[in-house]
Amino acid sequence: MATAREYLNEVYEKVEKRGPHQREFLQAVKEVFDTIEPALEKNPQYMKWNILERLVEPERIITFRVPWVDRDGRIQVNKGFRVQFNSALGPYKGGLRFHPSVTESILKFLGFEQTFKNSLTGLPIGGGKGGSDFNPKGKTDVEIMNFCQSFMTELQKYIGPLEDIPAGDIGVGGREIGYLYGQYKRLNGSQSGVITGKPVAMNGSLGRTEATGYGLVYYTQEMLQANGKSFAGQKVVVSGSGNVAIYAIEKVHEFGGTVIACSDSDGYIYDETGIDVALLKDVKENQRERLTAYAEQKESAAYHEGSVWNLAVPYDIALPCATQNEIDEEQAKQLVENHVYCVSEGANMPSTIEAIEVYQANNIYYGPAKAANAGGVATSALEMAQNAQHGHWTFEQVDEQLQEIMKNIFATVETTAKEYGMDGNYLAGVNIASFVKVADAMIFQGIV
Ligand code: NDP
Ligand code: 2IT
Repeated sequence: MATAREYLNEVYEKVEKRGPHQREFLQAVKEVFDTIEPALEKNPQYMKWNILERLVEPERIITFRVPWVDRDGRIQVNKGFRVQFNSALGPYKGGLRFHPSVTESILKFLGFEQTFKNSLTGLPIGGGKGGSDFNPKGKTDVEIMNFCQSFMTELQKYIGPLEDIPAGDIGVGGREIGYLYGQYKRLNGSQSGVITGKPVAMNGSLGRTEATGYGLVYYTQEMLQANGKSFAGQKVVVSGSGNVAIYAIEKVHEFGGTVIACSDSDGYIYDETGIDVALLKDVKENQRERLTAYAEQKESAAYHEGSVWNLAVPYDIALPCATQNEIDEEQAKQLVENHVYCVSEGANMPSTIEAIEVYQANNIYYGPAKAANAGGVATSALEMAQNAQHGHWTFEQVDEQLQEIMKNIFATVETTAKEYGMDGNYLAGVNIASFVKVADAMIFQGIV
């Protein structure tokens, strides 16, 4: 029989052969495979049941055409996708991303990671992800609505409150979820909780908007406290200025830290006095403007073009909350030079494998995305629970549960790392704890 390492290499080679150009998906698989060898050694039944080869193949990928009419009456066509990755732990659950960079590889990496993340929440949800290469930037509200209605006309055939429950991600916020939900309801005559992240007036959950950013800071605070530190008095840099970034910044400030910079895909604002969250929300959520507009409205802020991770000033904690592979090896080395001692991920896979190696070589406290940003999907599962019981919880009730969930995730990660003889290796703790739960559930269900 093959050793655990031989088995891992053999399955990885098959994945590579099947999709040599799926760079992001291969990266996500490699990162997991690099850390789970001890779990296979301890549980040889995973090899006997060929769990890995089944785990890396999505149960289903649906692709469809999305035709829609723009403001000039021209017919536009985008690609639509839903990757139903793994349903061992529950119905497929995961967001929709609208961004021109969306490809099957990106959605497969996101669906793969979602499966593990959802396992860590301890809630009954499987993994999925979807979206489109549609670019919402610069579109009118009517164009966004036309697109969302066409996208849902196709997607509604494949989803359902007990089958597959989408939510938001990059480019999909409250406005888009509203249009998508409206069209689902129109086509199905159903008010069911088939989407999460719904506006509160439409059976959404209080606290869902804040959940990913707040959850990231709760998780990171747990990790800091386990190492005798906390956010109080710390200088923090957050990348992005969307849903996750805004509420991460808000919670860091509540915990006594100061966020000195945040970014968008063109550049970043640097403000030694701390990002003004009220102004940031107004610029991004109401004005739907770029960060240059923030700098124009705030004297202490300076706008710079380029990546915020090239910033060369001393600070303590980095919270990447924009997109995949936003921190490469060179930028990770810059973080070390800046005396950053903690990196915790709001975005999915924001650090390249080489960047993670730099964190580990320099003993940086590392919060991997699958654990650190799980607060969003966990609160989505709380929204599903409220929808199923036709009730509403208060903001405090939801927030309390979110804090409890993030605490439990960190405790599981810490204990698992110790149990496998890798005390303090949070990446191994995350990957092993989440993998074992999914693998066991797959074995119970036979060869499916
Ligand atoms: P938003 O669309 O609200 O914001 C995205 C932010 O990231 C924007 O500031 C955007 O800048 C920036 N960004 C996007 N793409 C790029 C890029 N290619 N290069 C540089 N900057 C980029 O999305 P969210 O805040 O919801 O999502 C942010 C990250 O968090 C994503 O990785 C997402 O998968 C992850 N996540 C989201 C959850 C959620 O509940 N929403 C839950 C868990 C993880 P610009 O405006 O210039 O495009
Ligand atoms: O990456 C993620 O976890 C999300 N975009 C949220 C998914 C969800 O179903 O709430």
